[in-house]
Amino acid sequence: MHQTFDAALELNLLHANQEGANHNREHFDEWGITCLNVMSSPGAGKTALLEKTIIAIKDQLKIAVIEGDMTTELDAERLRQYGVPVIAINTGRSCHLDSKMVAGGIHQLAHEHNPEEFDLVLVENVGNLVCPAEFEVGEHAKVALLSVTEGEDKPLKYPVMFQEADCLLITKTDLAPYLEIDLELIKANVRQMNPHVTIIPISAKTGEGLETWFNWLKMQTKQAKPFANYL
Ligand SMILES: Nc1nc2c(ncn2[C@@H]2O[C@H](COP(=O)(O)OP(=O)(O)OP(=O)(O)O)[C@@H](O)[C@H]2O)c(=O)[nH]1
Ligand SMILES: [Zn+2]
Ligand SMILES: [Zn+2]
Repeated sequence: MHQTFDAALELNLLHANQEGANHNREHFDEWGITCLNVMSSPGAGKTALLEKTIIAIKDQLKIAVIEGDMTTELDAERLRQYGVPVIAINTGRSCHLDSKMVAGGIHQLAHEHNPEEFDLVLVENVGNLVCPAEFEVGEHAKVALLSVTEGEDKPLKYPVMFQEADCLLITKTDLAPYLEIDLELIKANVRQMNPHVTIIPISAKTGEGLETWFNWLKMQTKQAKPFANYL
C-alpha cells in the first residue's frame, strides 16, 4: 500500500516536471537557443569546463549560463568574470534542478535581456550522479562528466546518468598517469550502458580534448536553429 502511494506520487512529480520541461524547450526553440544540461557528481569539473568553454567560444556564440547550486553563488561568481549573463539558482535542500526552477531562470533571462540574441544556454546542474538525470529541464542535449578520479565502475553503478547522456566527457585526464585508472575500461563501461554516446576525454587544465568538445557543442547549436524554424 505504502509503496503504491509512493510510486504514484513519484510518477506525478516526474509528469509535472516533464510538462514544465516541454514548456521551457518551447521558449528555447522560439528564441533559437540551444540548451545543454551539464551534469556530474560533485567536483568532476563542470564549472572549470564552463570557464574554458565561455573563454573559447563567447565571440562565436552568444552564451548565457543558468547555474544551479544548493546554497552558494560561488560558481556563478566564477563565471560572471567572463562577462556573460549568469543566473544563479539556489535549490536549497534539493539535490537537482527541476524544470520549474529553470523556468524561473529563463524568465529572468528574458526579462533582463533580449532572449533572441542568445545562441546557447548552458545549465550547470547540482553535483549529483543520480537525480539530475531524471529531471529534464527543457534541454536539447545532456552532457555528463565523469572524472578519472571517480573509478571505472561508476557507469555501471549509476546507470541512468550514463544512459541518458548524449555526450560523456571523461575529465581531468591530466591526472590519469598518477592513478591506476583504465580509460579504456571507463569507455567500455559507458558503452555498455549507452552504445551511441559521444565520449570525449578532456582536461580543463592542459586543454586536451577541448577542441573536440567545442566542435561537438557547435554542432548542437547548428542543429537546433533550423529545427526551431519549423515550430
Ligand atoms: N587536475 C585537474 N583538476 C581539475 C580539472 N578540472 C577541474 N579541476 C579541479 O577540480 C576541482 C573541482 O572543479 P569544479 O569545476 O569546481 O567542479 P564542479 O563539477 O563544478 O563542482 P560542483 O559544482 O561543486 O559539483 C577544482 O579544484 C578544479 O580546479 C582538470 O581538468 N584537471
Ligand atoms: Zn514560460
Ligand atoms: Zn560547479
